[in-house]
Amino acid sequence: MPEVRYGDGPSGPVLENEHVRLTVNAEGGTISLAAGDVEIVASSGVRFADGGALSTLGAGLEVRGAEVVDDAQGRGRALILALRAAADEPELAFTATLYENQPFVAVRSTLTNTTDAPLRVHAFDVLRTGPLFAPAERDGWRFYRHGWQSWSPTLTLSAADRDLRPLSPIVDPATRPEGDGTLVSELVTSLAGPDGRAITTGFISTADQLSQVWLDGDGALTATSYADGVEIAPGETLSSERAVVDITSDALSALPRYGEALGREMGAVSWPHVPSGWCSWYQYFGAVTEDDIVANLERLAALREDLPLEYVQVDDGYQSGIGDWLTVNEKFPHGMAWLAERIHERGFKAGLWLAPFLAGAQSRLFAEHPDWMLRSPSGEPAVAIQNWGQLCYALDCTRPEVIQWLDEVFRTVTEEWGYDYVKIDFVYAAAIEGVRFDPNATRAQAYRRGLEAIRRAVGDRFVLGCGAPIGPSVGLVNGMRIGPDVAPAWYPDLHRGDRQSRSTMSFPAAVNALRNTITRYWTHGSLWQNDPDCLLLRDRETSLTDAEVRTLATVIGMSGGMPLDSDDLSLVSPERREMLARLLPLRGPAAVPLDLFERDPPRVLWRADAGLLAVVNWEDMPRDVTVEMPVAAERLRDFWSGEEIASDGSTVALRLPAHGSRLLALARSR
Ligand code: 9PG
Repeated sequence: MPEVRYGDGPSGPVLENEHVRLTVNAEGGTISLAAGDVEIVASSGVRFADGGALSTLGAGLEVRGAEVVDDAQGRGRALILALRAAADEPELAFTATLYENQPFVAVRSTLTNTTDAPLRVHAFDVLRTGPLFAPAERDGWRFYRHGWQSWSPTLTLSAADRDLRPLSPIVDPATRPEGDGTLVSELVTSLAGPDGRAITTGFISTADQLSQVWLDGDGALTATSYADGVEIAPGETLSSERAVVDITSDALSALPRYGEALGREMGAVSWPHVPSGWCSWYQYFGAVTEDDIVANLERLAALREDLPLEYVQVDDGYQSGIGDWLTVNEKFPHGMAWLAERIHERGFKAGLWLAPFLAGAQSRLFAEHPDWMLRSPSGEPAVAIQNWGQLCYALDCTRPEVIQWLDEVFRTVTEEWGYDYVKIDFVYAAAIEGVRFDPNATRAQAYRRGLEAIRRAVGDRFVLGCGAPIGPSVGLVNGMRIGPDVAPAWYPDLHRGDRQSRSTMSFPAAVNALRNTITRYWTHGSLWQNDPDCLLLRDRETSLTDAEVRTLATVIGMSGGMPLDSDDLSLVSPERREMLARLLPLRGPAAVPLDLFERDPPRVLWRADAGLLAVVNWEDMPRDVTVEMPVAAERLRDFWSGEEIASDGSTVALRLPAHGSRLLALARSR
């Protein structure tokens, strides 16, 4: 067993394993983490709701002890430090843990209210580093900007770039720096340097506080856990979430390692296989009828031999109102139990969409229970989104009546109606800022109370999160949409002149869905099954070209995630249908985007398990590319056409159409 050693250094205690050395500078109030030729110096602090703050920097650290731990991350040793406080100050403690078999350091802050008045904590700056690079080196580094919820853009930016503009409260929470110069990533970031060094910092516990990692203008990283102003009574204690820092020379493996650690800490819920299916949304949208579902169901049943899909999922469009999930509209005359029965009769499992934390201004739910809504500071119901021609308010999941109502809705849908799978959409609504019935619940806690109620009601059926905050969903959903909506068009419909604009990266568009499908590779399997959003195969009622459809299929297949089709199947040719059939065996591990830290979106995807290499041309014109192969291969075959491709064994030169791609099967000779 590689042990964790504990000893004394010149400026304070030292914890060390074979990967990393943690040194305490007791006088300076900092710790240093050294791995390879990287050394990071960091302090820790807390910010109060009244504007006050405490920081260990300069104040000094006391050593409270070291203990042996054995937890979700394995066996290790924890060092407990505390800020040297003045007599009238609360106590800020800081725990740093090294594990025998992990290269990362885990850190957590804990505040004890040793004063005689209540305290409100805004946020823990669990770790605040010194500058990680000189200003002149800044544009040699890339910053992995991870989005807040399913639809939030996730990509690498140059560290010298400006951040994306937030679209709160939908795709970003409201916690943002003022002005430019800071890059903000939700939950986790990886900062990759020119020489292959990478520093990955992220939170591995996510049930109680939302978290961010900021890269400031001076090159310093801050990992922040938001306590949202909850009150700590005298004598009480409040902890931050737990963050890890992983210094490595291989950024591409650090993100999956982080995902595994988060999944272990939070008890990610597994599912024995990756589901497949058909979904109504991207063909019929809100106009879907019972007849549309039945017609496609009949086709799916007839095609089953060649196309063995598992679920038929009814999306938005059956309900009588946003919030009124238990009453249908006139397009579904036989009701939803009848439809689930038809789906089962044909040998499929049945899925249903709901947006359980929303109440439309025109809904009966809102008319009957206006008091169930989250409030804005002025007392108005808090708006989560404007959609379906109305304002939609967020339900306050800290209200017992709301929890009871969620229980009733989801028991009806599953136990009475018979649905086997629920797609819970727009669920970020429960986690937006607002005034809650329970003033001591954080945004993350309120959200999880809602999600836990759904989980209790549906038992072990499949829950697909959508529009869902990534961190606090871990452990409660089986599948997760990890990108913006796909669309039967490559670019977003709006902002024609500005199609590739950073401000439309969360809008429905094939290119936007594909970006996140690639960049969120590390969440697949470790946190849940990734849903890359639907494949659109029809060749009418779409503006996707042949090359674009092929790229969509290629990236979805390479994602290893859930293959779901969303077409009127009478519009899909047998050739296109076969593409879907060929994706089914590709369910498995996610492809690694080999150039994630070089460009956005990444162009080269690699699945070592299947020997598959995909190359994508994101440009609007044909392009010649030469790609280095990740392993020596003597024979290359085009996955889709079977055609042999020439190669010198180490590189391959390809001509790709606009938005086109090549999927190559690599083989060593016998
Ligand atoms: C149903 C759809 C589909 C889709 C979901 C979600 O910001 N917006 O206005 C916005 C509207 C719809 C949307 C995402 C964002 O799509 O992702 O698969 O279920 O709802 O309404």
